[in-house]
Amino acid sequence: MATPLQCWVEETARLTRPKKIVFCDGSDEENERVLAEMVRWGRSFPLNPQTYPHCYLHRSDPRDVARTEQLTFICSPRKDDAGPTNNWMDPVEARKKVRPLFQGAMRDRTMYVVPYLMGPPGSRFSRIGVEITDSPYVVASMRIMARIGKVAGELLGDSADFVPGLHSLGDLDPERRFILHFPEERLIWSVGSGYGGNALLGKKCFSLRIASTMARQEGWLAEHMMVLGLECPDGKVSYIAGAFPSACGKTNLAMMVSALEKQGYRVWTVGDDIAWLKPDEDGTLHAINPEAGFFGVAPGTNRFTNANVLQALRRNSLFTNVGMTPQREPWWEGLDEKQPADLTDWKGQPWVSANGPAAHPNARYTVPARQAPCISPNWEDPAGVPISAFIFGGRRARVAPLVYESLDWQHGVFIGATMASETTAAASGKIGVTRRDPMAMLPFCGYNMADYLRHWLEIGKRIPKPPKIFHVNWFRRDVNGRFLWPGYGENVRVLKWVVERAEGRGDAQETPLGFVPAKGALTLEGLQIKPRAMKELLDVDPDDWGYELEDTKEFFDEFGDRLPPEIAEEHRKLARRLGLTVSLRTVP
Ligand code: OXD
Ligand code: MN
Repeated sequence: MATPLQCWVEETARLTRPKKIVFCDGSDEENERVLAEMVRWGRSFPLNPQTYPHCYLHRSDPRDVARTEQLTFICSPRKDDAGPTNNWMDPVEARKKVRPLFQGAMRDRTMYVVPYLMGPPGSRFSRIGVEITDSPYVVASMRIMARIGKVAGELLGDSADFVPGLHSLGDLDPERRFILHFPEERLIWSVGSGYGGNALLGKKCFSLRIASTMARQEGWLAEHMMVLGLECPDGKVSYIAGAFPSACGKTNLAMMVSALEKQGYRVWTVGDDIAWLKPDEDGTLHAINPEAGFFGVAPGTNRFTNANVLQALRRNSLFTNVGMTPQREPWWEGLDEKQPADLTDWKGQPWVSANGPAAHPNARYTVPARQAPCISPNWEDPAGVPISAFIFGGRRARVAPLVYESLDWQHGVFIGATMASETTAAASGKIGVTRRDPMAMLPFCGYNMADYLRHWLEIGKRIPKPPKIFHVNWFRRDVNGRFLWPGYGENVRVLKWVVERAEGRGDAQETPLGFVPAKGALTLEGLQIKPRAMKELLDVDPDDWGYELEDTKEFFDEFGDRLPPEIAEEHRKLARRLGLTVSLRTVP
């Protein structure tokens, strides 16, 4: 009898008509064959074998350089279950429309069947996915980002308990590109893109969109969060999980070199993008990083912003859409102060300034997590790590203080629900364009965001020792548009206070928003920062918050009656604490 996997593979082969089928075992020999095939396709090249051994540069189709949210759909039977913040397609319609794009799509290509494990082997958190793809670049990337091959195949055996993900490059025409999620069947279909989150189906598609629906049904959380451990001078490590919208420095935060290392505060990386969290028998919430690698934005990465990742990506790494030096080394804007001569740009042309940057702004590195010098010794602990605190953050030129702590879980969920990030800097003193992004999950929640907030509220009730919830903002600016806080390694000062508060220590002062550090409670030794700047960083401006409450009201109103009343209640309570009168339609 054929296994469920074999049945699906056969059915897919009948549809896509590949030249050949390869079942990936994850071995080194197989990887060499896949890399050779990738190079043969003509868009990938080995880099300098001395300075970047076993590294490759890949140039994607110039029309295919980022996740395409507008072409990403949740195909739940009812539109309401996808909610107002997701694109929705009827599952029957979706199949009818997209199936023809897979028909014969692999005719001249090899079909790779890639079983993979999200999460460490032997963990109750871990889940199996199988990606079928016709792209050797995707296979090579999946090998870095997940645990592929035998480790997953053997665990799966004859079981049907896996998330199937069908991927084909198709013809790469954005007109014929679809990234579909069928939450009922726990199925993914992606066609027309070979890039990142569109094509490495274990990442955003499975570990966030599909996993968030599984998590809701099963009582856990699948979150767009980094996880780090802060080691204190006594050797104790406390773990923090943090959600930040894309392009807010999550990877750099997770991998930071602490500015307080000499004082004994060190940061250990567990994960940089996704966390799966479950209540543990010990009464706390435990987290794993389901991924095995980092898929980070290259431009702006340098020895000041992320020295650890620079060290990690000197071997066994893939670079996508970066520039290249004559020595065949990868290069991107911000890597060093001086731009090397005779660069090749990300499209493979000799670089000239008129053509824009040498690296595409969304150029990426793909690097095995185990190669990072800062990787936590517990990053693959099957039991996960206990989370002491959540931090929610965004890019806010004004409004949000450097750090504040919620009054309780319900208020903390409200803080997560009202997260936002500005698309433009507020140099003129005006508030930039604000994109509301609850828990940084706006593009990644596989179901109605109102139900997602309800799920968060419920989970809190089930954890005897829930993590404390904080909001941070590294991006506050002064009236001249200059950043008030230095960021990067100095952020450890804030993390230190967060951990102290989570442990019931650390002095705080109450504001209408929640608790901010009391005077002297943040360790500022060795930092040139004026007391006036510190005051501004922690300031709560009722005018700004009036605007903010209006904006959140507009956002929440989209969810109508489905919005949990607790969120409306927190909105009303905050308005009252600020002495403002703004209320949600749904307020009873
Ligand atoms: C990512 C993203 O690629 O959040 O991680 O966009
Ligand atoms: Mn992300």
